[in-house]
This record gives sequence, C-alpha cells and structure tokens, in this order.
Amino acid sequence: MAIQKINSLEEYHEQYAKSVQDPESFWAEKAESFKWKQKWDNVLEWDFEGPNIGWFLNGKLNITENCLDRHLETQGDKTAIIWEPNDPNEKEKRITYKELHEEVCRFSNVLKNNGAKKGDRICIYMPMVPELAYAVLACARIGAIHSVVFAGFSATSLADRIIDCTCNILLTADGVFRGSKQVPLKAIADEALEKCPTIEKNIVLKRTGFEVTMKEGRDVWWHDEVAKADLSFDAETMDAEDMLFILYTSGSTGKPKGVVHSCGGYMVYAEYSFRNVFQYKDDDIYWCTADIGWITGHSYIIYGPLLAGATTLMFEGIPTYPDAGRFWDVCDKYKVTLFYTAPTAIRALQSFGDEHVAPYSLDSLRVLGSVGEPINEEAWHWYNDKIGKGNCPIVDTWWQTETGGILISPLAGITKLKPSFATLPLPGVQPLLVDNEGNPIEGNGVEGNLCMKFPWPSMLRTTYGDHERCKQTYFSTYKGLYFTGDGCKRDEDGYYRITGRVDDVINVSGHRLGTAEIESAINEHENVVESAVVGYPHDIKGTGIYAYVISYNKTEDEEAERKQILDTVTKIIGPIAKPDQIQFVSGLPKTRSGKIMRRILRKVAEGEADKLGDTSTLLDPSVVDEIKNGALVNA
Ligand code: 7RM
Repeated sequence: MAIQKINSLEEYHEQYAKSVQDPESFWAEKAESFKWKQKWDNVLEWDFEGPNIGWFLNGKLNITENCLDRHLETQGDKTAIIWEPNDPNEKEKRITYKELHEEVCRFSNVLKNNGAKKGDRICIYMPMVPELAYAVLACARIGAIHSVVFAGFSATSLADRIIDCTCNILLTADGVFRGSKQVPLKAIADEALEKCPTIEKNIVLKRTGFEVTMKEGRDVWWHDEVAKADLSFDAETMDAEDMLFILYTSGSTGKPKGVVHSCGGYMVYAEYSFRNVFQYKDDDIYWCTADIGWITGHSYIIYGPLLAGATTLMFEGIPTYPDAGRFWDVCDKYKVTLFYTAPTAIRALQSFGDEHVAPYSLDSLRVLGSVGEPINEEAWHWYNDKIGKGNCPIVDTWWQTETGGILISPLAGITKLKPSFATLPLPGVQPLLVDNEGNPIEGNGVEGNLCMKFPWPSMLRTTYGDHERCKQTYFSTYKGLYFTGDGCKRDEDGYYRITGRVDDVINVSGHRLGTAEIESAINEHENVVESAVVGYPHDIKGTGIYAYVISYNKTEDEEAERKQILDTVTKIIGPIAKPDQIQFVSGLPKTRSGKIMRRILRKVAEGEADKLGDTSTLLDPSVVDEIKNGALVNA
C-alpha cells in the first residue's frame, strides 16, 4: 500500500482543511501505508516552548525496510538507482531494488564487523557514487546515526563536524572526480583525523586510484571489508523518535549546527512530499541534481524516492563538464521525466547560451523543480521555455535543512503556477506571517516573517548536543512559533513568495533594518544585477551599512552611480537605509547551493580581510581576492 496521492485542486483543498481540523487522523492515515514493526500509541505530542516534539510515539520501525524490503516482492527487479559517472565515457550503473537491498545488507555487516553499534555517530565524507547511498542506508539499517559531510568541505570543517557529534567511524574514499578536477579526499580526511581521536575506524573506498597512506589499525579498504561480509542483515528495530541522522547547517554564527532528524516522522513526510509535489508515477525516471551532502540529497535523492519505490538518478559530476549541455545530455540519455535542480545552476547554464540546449530533445521531461533560493523571473522563464518547452510545470519548492522536507510548493500540474512564487503550503503545513513584534498578520496582500504554528512530522527535533541552541535559534524569536528566518509575502491570491533571509538584521542608529530589505531597494536601480549588504562597526551609528554591488555595465563614473543608488534606497526605504559604503564587485562569494556567504563580506567590511576563515565551500573562491583588494575600509 502506498500513500494516496492528491489528484486535483479540489482534493488539495479538501486534504488541507482536513489536515488543519484533525491533524492526528490526517497523519495517521499517511503513516498507515508504511511497514511498522509496532504501531504507535499517539500520533503527536508537542510544545514549541521546550521544544518537545514527538510523532508516532512508541511506534517501531526501520526506514530501510520501507525503502527496500517492502518493495522486493512487487518490484525487486525495478531499477532503484541509476548512477551517471562524472566522465561521460565511463559506464553508468543501474542497481535494482533487489541488488540495492543486498548491497545495503552487506555494508551493514561491514559496519558491524568494524564495531559499529546502534546509536553510534558515523561520519560519511564521500563522492557521489552508489556506495555513498549504500553507506547512508546501511547506517540507518543498523540504527547508527549518519552525519554526511559534503565532500567539498575542508579538513577543518570535516574535523569540526566529527568532533561535535563524537563519531567513531568515518567512511570516505581515496579521491573525488569533479568535472576536470580531482580532489584527494583521503588526504584531506587524514588531516582532519589528526584532530579526531574518537575515530576508531576509517573505511576507504577506492574511486580515483590515488595513492593513499593507510594508518595501521585504523584505516581499512572498503572492498576488503565487503568481500568478507555476509549478505543478509536483519534491520534493527528503531523507535519512531530515535535519531535517524544529523546534518550540519550554517546559521548566522560561524559554528554550524547539527540539525537532528528522527526516524518515523521523517520517513512519513519524505515520501508524502515527494509523491505529491512531483506527482510521482510508477514509471517515472527521477533526477535530483543535488549532492547527498545537503538535505535535498538526503530527502529527495535517497529517502523520498526510495520510500516511494521510484527510480532515482545519482550524478557524480557537475553541470558544466564536459560542457554546459551535460544536464540535458543526461536527461535525454535516461529519458528523465522529473528533474529537480537549483536556480544557481539554471542561471549558470542559461549564461552559457542556448546552443548548449539546442542539440537535446528533452522530450521525456514532465515536471521541473527548483530549490535552494528564490528563483528570479528571468531564470524561471528560461527554465520553463527552453528546458520545459512550455509543457512542464515548475515546482518552486521552499523548505530548509530544519524542515526535513518540502513545506511550501506547487503540486505539479495541480496548483496554478506563478513565476517566483512557492505558491501554497502542502496539506499538514500551517504557515503564519508575523510582524517584527510577533503579531500575526492575517489576510492577503501582506508581508512578514515566515513562521510555522503547528508541527509537521519531519521537523527538526533538536540541534545535536545543544538543545538550548535549537530553542534560541528557532523557537524563541516569536513565542510559540517555529521561526524559519525567511521573509515572505502572501499576495492577493494567498500565494506565498519567499523574499529571502531576514535574520541578518542590523541596527543602524537604533533603527532595525533587514539586510535583505536594503538589498532589494538597491536592486531597484536599473544598472544593478545583484547586491549583498552587511553591517560593520561604525563610530557614530553603531552599525554602518556596507553594500557590495554587481552592475550590468561597468560604469565609468562610479561616484555618479553610487549617488543614484543612494537616491534609489532613500526613495524606497528612506535615508536611514542608505549604505555608507558601496563597493562594486564582479561576483559575490556564494556556496554551491547559491547562498551568499555573508560571513566573508562582513569580515571584509570590518577591515578584517585577513581573518576570513574557511572559504573552501565557495563555488568560486577567487572572487574573494577581488573583494579583498577593493575593500573600502582598511584594518
Ligand atoms: C532545501 C534547502 C534553506 C534556505 C531557506 C531559504 C532558502 C530554499 C527556497 C528558498 C526561496 C525557495 N535547505 N530557500 N528553497 N528560498 N525559494 N524555493 O535549501 O537549509 O540549505 O536552506 O534556503 O532562505 O531558509 S537549506
């Protein structure tokens, strides 16, 4: 039995009403479709003060039995994972549900043979290869808590994450292929491990064939261990509220938080949201281009699709290798029907020109998805016209690491679309906009801070090892509410449009201003492509406003353009929001998922360009030098 899919707008409204009137029976019905070892006593217990959140209390399950075992009878020979390597000339892999089950059981035994137990934290630092999926699922099968660290992170970031949750096992590889580059992953891991005495075993996959040093007693080869391991493994019994995984995410402070998700609620919501948002059909070929190191990869490459029994494509490479047509080549090669990517990738590919799209038919595509940041209208239209050929609904999915799954999004082909709007909450999701004092903003045609007033099954339960921080970050800004940190509009039709983070609040001469607010004012200037605003210490105002601005056409007269920008901001917000400094730049330091690293911009603005910290997660670390050299404030 599978979760029932919402099939029409009428059904959407019906289900939505039901989910608000009687959330417990709404979610019980969804949860019934899964394989539980023991049924739950209560559907939900919660308070947002603690916070204390529990779903399907006392229910027992193992998520991998739901991803794998339960599909074996009906579709054991169906392809579960298609793997497309970095190099288009290397042979792809297709792994059936039966094979995936076997690989996961086998690797569960490898973990057990290497001392892993239920409740252990296991760090996974790997390339996008099938073994990464086996490893994640094997952790879940034995009841260990996985903490996947994106393979682009530095040794310092890796060590910090291992130390924070005291992992005893690391899973890694000799190296990573990324486009034309190669990353010596094992060497980076070795550097991290010098600071991580809790790691007892490091299991190393051979991928690139790089020469590595293996530390006697600690490091073992993946293939040696797999060769020794049994093929069957009975899934550990987990409580619905046992931790399934930790995933580190950055906030406004430098130290990343370990967001904790639990087994039962996450499982129910991952499948529910996948099925409904993408309107999944049994013969779909689904491709999410994210890396498994991010939440999007956890929920919508591994868990959501496998719970639904789908065929999920895993891609090792990058969108521009060997050229900017790679995504479309892969879509045609496998006849991808559901395609899910990020605006930053869409804009990058658009900038390479339509000649990279033209050679491909893209006929198989049925639904397009977007995630990670607001999608601007220009990118939306290009995606819609050139990739979807006007025939594929675009689901602009808003959610967060902390939400575990998509909360606000169109349901493909059901919800009427509006470019740059995430549209409507899924049934079971209760958004609330509040003003800066926390007063609810009712009605339509309004704007405020996006909160959730009721729990949903896949919400975070805590931040690892520091519940107080979870409370402070998400549940204290507005009493009794989960605060997302995003600003949001609700238009005349009740449609939601996420406007960006609002938690970068600065206090200028006693005025509380959002950096996002100032940016959007600056962006009104006709020659501005994009801007980023940060605060910096100011003798008189307390905090001054420092703006980094990218222009369409490089101006000859920077002073004249500065003045026009100040006039624009004055016009839109008022003189209090006028930047004190405007630095023209050709790019902004962005992470691979398109988020601006404000920490770097703040340091430069503060005249501390020598203390930038880790910049290894940037898409293009070279923009940092340009920004440093053009800094308007000197230490
Ligand atoms: C899935 C993910 C979360 C933050 C979130 C927003 C932004 C994500 C959208 C979006 C506008 C979207 N998790 N964000 N999706 N903004 N429209 N469809 O990205 O934890 O890494 O980031 O990303 O600001 O709070 S995340």
